[in-house]
Order: sequence, then C-alpha cells, then structure tokens
Amino acid sequence: MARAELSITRRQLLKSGLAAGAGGAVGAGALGGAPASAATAGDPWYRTGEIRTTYNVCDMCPWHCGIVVHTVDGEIRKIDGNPNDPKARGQLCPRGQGGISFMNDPDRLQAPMVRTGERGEGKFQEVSWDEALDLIAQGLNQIKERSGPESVAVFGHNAGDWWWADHFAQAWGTPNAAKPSSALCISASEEAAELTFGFPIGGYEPVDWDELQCVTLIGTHIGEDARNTKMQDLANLHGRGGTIITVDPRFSSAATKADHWLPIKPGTDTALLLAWMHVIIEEEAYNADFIEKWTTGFDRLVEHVADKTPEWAAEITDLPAEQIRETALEMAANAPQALIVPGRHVAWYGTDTQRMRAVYLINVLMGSYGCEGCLHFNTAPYIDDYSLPPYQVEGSAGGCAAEPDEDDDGPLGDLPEGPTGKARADGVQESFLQGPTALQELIEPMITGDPYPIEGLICYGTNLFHSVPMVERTKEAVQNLELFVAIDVLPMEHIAYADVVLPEATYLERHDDLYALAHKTPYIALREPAVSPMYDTRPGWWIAKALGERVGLEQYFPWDGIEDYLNTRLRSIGSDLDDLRARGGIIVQEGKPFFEDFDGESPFLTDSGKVELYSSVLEETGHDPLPEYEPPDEAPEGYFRLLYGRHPVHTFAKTQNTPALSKRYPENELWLNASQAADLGLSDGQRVMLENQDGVTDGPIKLKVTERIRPDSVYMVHGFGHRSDGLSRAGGQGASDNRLQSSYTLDPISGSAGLRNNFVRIASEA
Ligand SMILES: Nc1nc2c(c(=O)[nH]1)N[C@H]1C(S)=C(S)[C@@H](COP(=O)(O)OP(=O)(O)OC[C@H]3O[C@@H](n4cnc5c(=O)[nH]c(N)nc54)[C@H](O)[C@@H]3O)O[C@H]1N2
Ligand SMILES: Nc1nc2c(c(=O)[nH]1)N[C@H]1C(S)=C(S)[C@@H](COP(=O)(O)OP(=O)(O)OC[C@H]3O[C@@H](n4cnc5c(=O)[nH]c(N)nc54)[C@H](O)[C@@H]3O)O[C@H]1N2
Ligand code: SF4
Ligand SMILES: [Mo]
Repeated sequence: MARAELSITRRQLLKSGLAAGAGGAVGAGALGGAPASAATAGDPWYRTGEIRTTYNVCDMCPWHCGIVVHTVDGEIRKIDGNPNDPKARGQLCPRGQGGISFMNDPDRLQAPMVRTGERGEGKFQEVSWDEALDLIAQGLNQIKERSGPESVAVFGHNAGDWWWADHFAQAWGTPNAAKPSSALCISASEEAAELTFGFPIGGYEPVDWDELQCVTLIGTHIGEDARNTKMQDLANLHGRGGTIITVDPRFSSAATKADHWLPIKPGTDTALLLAWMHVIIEEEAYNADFIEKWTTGFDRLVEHVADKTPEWAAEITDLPAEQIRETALEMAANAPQALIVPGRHVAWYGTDTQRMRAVYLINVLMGSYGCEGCLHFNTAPYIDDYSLPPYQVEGSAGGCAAEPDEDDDGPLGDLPEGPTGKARADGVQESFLQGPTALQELIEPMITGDPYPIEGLICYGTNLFHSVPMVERTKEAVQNLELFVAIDVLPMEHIAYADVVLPEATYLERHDDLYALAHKTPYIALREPAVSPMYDTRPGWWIAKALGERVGLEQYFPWDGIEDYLNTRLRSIGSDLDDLRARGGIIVQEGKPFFEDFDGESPFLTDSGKVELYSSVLEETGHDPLPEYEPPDEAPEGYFRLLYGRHPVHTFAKTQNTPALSKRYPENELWLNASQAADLGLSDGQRVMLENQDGVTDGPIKLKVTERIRPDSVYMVHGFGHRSDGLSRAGGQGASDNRLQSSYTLDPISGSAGLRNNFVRIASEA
C-alpha cells in the first residue's frame, strides 16, 4: 500500500497507487444477482456481452425506491425503477438515474486515511484498513475507560445508518446516537402523531392517494421535493381533476398546478390551521360520527377555536379571510377524501409540534383517517430481527423509518441510558417526553462538557457542516474531540477535520440490511451489489463488524458474512436470497390500512385508545394541550427571511458534485421579489454576497428576480456553497443556506431545530 503524504485537496495524488484495491473487497460478499445471460446474435450493440440483473434500493435520497440494476460485462449500464416496488412502481426520478454518475465520481474517497496535519487542513496519510480500524478501536476504548461509552456520539444517515446509529451505538452503549433525518427533518410530525394517535406516523406519509379528491400541501413542495412516488401521486390526482390547495410563501412547482395558492406570511401557518378548524366547526362541516367514535376532547377544541375566525387569521397570515373560508369549505366538501398531507421536512420555526398537531386535528375533524382516500394505517412488515444478546442501550436513534410499535412506552417514560447510567446528553425532553435524540443538541456538550463531555464522534453518511445549523459552533466542537471518525464517500468539508476517514462503497457496490418498510402494503427489499467496490472502499456492514470485533462487541456480530446474516433473517419468513431474487427483489405483505381491518378494535395506541384532540400528556408536561399560534421572530429592518428547499435534480448537499446532476443545475440562485429588486437597483442574473443577522456572510450567489416569492422573503436551494477543494465541480458554486443559519429555534416538544428564523440582506454586488 502506498504511503504518500497527501491532501484531500489533491485528488490526483490520492489516486496513485490505489487502483490495486479495486475489486478486492475482503469479506464484501460475492456479487449478487440472477445468473448472467449472454446476449444472443442480433441484439443491439448495447446488449452485447454478459448481462446481469441485480436488485437494489436507490440511495440517492432517503425515499429509497426499489431499483433494478443492469450490468453488461461488469459495468453498470442502466438503472430502472423496480416494477414490484410499491414506491418506485417501475419509475425513477432524475436523481435516481444519476446514481451511476454518483458512483463514478472521480472525486470519491478512495482509501482509509489518517490525519497528519491540523484539523481542517485536509492533510492525510493513506493507511491499510487494519491500521485505520486498530487506531479507532484504541481511541474508542480509551474514551470508554476514561469517561464511559456514553461519551461517544454516533451520527448516521442514508440507508446504511442502521449499522451505525442503531446497531453499533446500542451495542457499544451510547444513548447519544442521532440522525439528521429526525430533529432536522421529521421529528415534530412524529412527536405530534405520537401525542395525538399514540404512534409515530412514519417517514412514509400514509396517504391513500389513489382515491383522494382534494389535497392540501403546506410548504411541502412536491415537484421540487422530487420524491418519485409523490410526484406520480400528485400528477395522477391532477390528471383526474382532483383539487390541489397549496400554502407556500413561494409560487412553488406544486402551486403552478394548484386550484388555490395561499401565499402565506412565513411562520403563521398555525393561525391559518386554527381558522380552518373554526370554519369547519362553525359550518358543522365536520364528521360528527367519526368524532364521537374515535376522539376525545372535541368540546375543548370547539371552545378553543371559537374566536379563531378567518378575519383573525387574515390579519396574521396576510391572506384574505374569504380565501381562508373558501378553502376550508372546499376541503370539507370533499371529505373524507380530502386531507392535508403531513409533509416531511417540518422543522421550521421551533413551534412545529403544535403546527403538526393542528394539521392532524383538521384531518380528524374531516374524518379523513382509516378509509379509502384518507390517511391510512401503516403496518410493519413481518420478519424477525437477527437474534442477538440484549443491547447495552435500548431505544433506537429514530429517523424516517420509524413505524407504529405496540410495545412503545408512548410519549411518557424514561429516556434511554447507557451502561454507566447516563441518559442522553441532548437535554431536550428533560426526562418526560421520549422523542428521538436531537442531533444538533449533541454539539454543545462537545464544547462545554455539560451535562457530561462527548469526546468521540463517529459520523456516518451525515454532512456535518451542511446539514446541521451553526457551522462555526460545529467546527469548534469537532476541534475539541478526542476522536473524530468520518465514514463517507466524498471529501465533504467535515472530512478535512476527521482523525480517521473510512471510505465506504456506494449503494451500487454493496449489500446492506434488508429494507423493511411499514407501509400500506408492508414490504421487504433487497440491496445487493451490482459491481465490486471501486478503489479500496468497503461496505458499511463490513466496517461495523470489523470495528465491533476490535472493541469487544463480537457477540453482536456473530454472522459469517452478510449473506449469512440476510439469509437468517429471510428464513424467518420462509424465504432466502435466491427466493427474494426470484421474486424480483421485493416481498410484499398484506397490511391493515383501514378501520375495517381492525375488527372493531381501536387502531390508536394512546392511553384512551382514541385520537387525543386535547392532549393530556402535553398538559401534564406544561405545554399547550391544544395548538396555540405563536408568532415567529420578525425580520430586522432591511433583512429578508431566508427560506430554502429542494431542487428536482439534487439531494441535500450530496449530489452537487455528481457529474450528470451538476451539469443540469450547477449552482443555486437567490429568489428575490421583483419589486424589492427594483428598489435595491438589482437585476436578474447579477451575483451578490449575502450577510445574515449575525454578520455571517456567504456567496456569491446569482439573483433570480421573480414575482414567484413574497417581498418579505428570499429563497435558495439547499446544499450548495461547498468549500471543499476536493469537490472539483461543486466547490465554490453558489451559497450555503446552512452557513447562513447561524441560529435556530428549538422546538421544546420534539427537539427539532427551526431554521427559518434566520434573515439575510444583500451585502454587496459580487
Ligand atoms: N441547512 C439545512 N439543513 C438541513 C436541511 C435543509 O434543507 N437545510 N434539511 C434537513 C433534512 S430534511 C435532512 S433529511 C437532513 C439530511 O442530512 P444529510 O443526510 O447529512 O444530507 P446530505 O447532504 O445528503 O449528506 C449525506 C452525507 O453522506 C455522504 N454519503 C452519501 N452516500 C453515502 C454512502 O453510501 N455511505 C456513506 N458512508 N456516506 C454517504 C455524503 O457524501 C454526505 O456527506 O438535512 C437536514 N438539514
Ligand atoms: N429533489 C429532492 N427531493 C427531496 C429531497 C432532496 O434533497 N431533493 N429530500 C427529501 C427529504 S428527506 C425531505 S425531508 C423532503 C423535503 O421537502 P419539503 O417537505 O417540501 O421541505 P423543504 O424542502 O424544506 O420545502 C420548503 C417549502 O416550504 C416553503 N415554506 C417556507 N417557509 C414556509 C412557511 O412558513 N409556511 C409555508 N406554508 N411554507 C413555507 C418553501 O417556500 C418551500 O417551497 O424532500 C424530499 N425530497
Ligand atoms: S425519489 Fe429519486 S433519488 Fe429518491 S430514492 Fe426514489 S429514485 Fe432515488
Ligand atoms: Mo428530510
């Protein structure tokens, strides 16, 4: 193995001497797939050679559509949506098609590296896997002896995160495991559902789209939020003449297809939701039978919204009272085939659990639950876990895949503790609410040591400086760590600060645990490699086992390779890998989506067995038992509220360097209302620098002067503004919303981080 001093800013150095590792993935498991077929005479040129089909789950975004991957002579030529997969339904979004380009990105991390320069300098030395893992094991054991296993935090995202943020963390004994897909994304909708229905609603919003007649989208911008299935669903609803209501300060892609666009003043949605309830109740347009049978607290809700008139809300939301009344009645007229979809990224203003409760309450008033064209119940798939000794910490890191769990203690109960008795260090729920760990709250203990120090961090598939607000604080925190391990595929900015960098093989080059999803039709999907890992990269499952065995956790990794692990799980449902492949990579099971599937039993898991319109848990814990409107922070004079969101061809901050996707949208733009641009003497296409309320600057970014956004706000696509020279296409392109989010407002109920109380002004022309 070459031992060149190298810098991640110099990729060409890194590449030398490493090609020998290609294909030689020790223990990586054989390539999966159906028996190869040879093309026959007469096939077109692109079908000559040995054709192999493998099954996988797209990892270009957390939606995880099932895919079929075709290789010809060991090279991936084509990815299709798996027709058997309930999410893909045979289709893919452009990012899914970009997977081959993501894998072939020449800027990828290629070998394990140990830091030789200062943190942040990006100077590394290549080492062997043994050396890297021995070094990590030594560091972890030192922290454990000195401070206890709880002093190691584990962050994880993307489809391999179970091995790290769940399995490894729980086996090792730390409750400080967190996913950015929780407190920075959906934890408020999960917590609100737990409080209202007794179970989290799950990252796969259980909407029975096929029969839906009227959909309301509150800041969930399907079309730009390019989740394959949702785009199909919305397009189908539009095609059959259903009603679309969008509430967004911006004329989003979804708004362009809508019957009603409500350009709401940002942060005032709860006032709108309360007024909608007022109208539905006043007009007696609610579903009295449903409320009688399945809810508690209706009288208190009636009282609560009595004065929340459309006129009251109009003042707050900057929407006409008449539009509020009209849209409420339109929803109710279509009920129960009408609903407000929960949405996914709901961490907005720090008041998010209450807003999400209000969303659920309206759906319940309309009786839009448990029937066709309503919210349905998700069922967890039936399959056994691999049988293992009890974990050191019980309680997983949560995240998007959370599913209804009848054994769940509910929102009240003890927080998970490590073996030396320390509870989670995020300090959010103060021992009474059980929500998932708030990732951003684990940064402070790395600096202050309060409530106890976090000295080690394993960061798996989490874009530490682009997904977590307060970047300068995060940088200070990682400077303080005793051990910082990054497991990634690309040289993102935080990689330059890691002590040890472990390059993972991408999803097209590796196995993973089975993807088992709670769904209307629960299902189990396979991820198997289509090609061998490139360079000297390894699959995450292999890394977790190799590290686990070095830190005395061998009893948690007893399987002989991944196929043994997967076959053992599959045998619990009378299947195995060959059978799963023969079935097209997916096993679909039967769900219980509607009330009629429960034989008169209540599907709700609250103490009362009913939907808690009035939340006694919130009352007991000192929170508002019914949703109250709390105004967001106001912009300082001369500043705009900074809004952000998705672009259809990019995922977060991870695809900007992907050759095929970078070509389609190479840099982000700042949407600025045309009247504001005229006042400031700025024009479309001009580049500007931005400064936020705390004096943080970023840019340059190109202006998009448009009527499609309110004058009080600006908007940019999240994920640009990379400052890693190792990213040869994305480096220096556009601006980073995350860097300008130098503060956040904590939602005290769910622990989620509201990012939208940040404000920017145009500091200068660039
Ligand atoms: N400012 C701001 N912050 C946000 C958001 C926002 O809109 N703005 N959105 C929030 C939301 S909704 C979410 S869900 C989170 C997403 O948070 P992240 O998942 O952190 O977002 P990504 O930028 O996709 O970062 C993924 C990281 O994993 C790496 N990676 C990609 N594939 C693999 C792989 O196969 N293996 C390994 N080991 N690593 C891999 C990438 O290089 C990158 O470093 O961010 C949240 N944070
Ligand atoms: N192409 C693409 N699609 C994705 C992803 C991706 O990275 N790329 N990520 C996936 C993931 S994990 C998630 S969580 C989802 C996120 O997708 P969404 O749930 O749609 O969330 P955001 O991207 O944050 O969208 C923000 C929208 O809310 C609007 N908005 C801002 N402030 C307010 C407000 O105060 N009130 C209202 N009513 N609206 C407001 C913005 O103008 C914008 O249209 O996307 C998923 N789909
Ligand atoms: S929505 Fe697109 S990127 Fe996300 S998993 Fe599906 S195909 Fe892949
Ligand atoms: Mo998300």
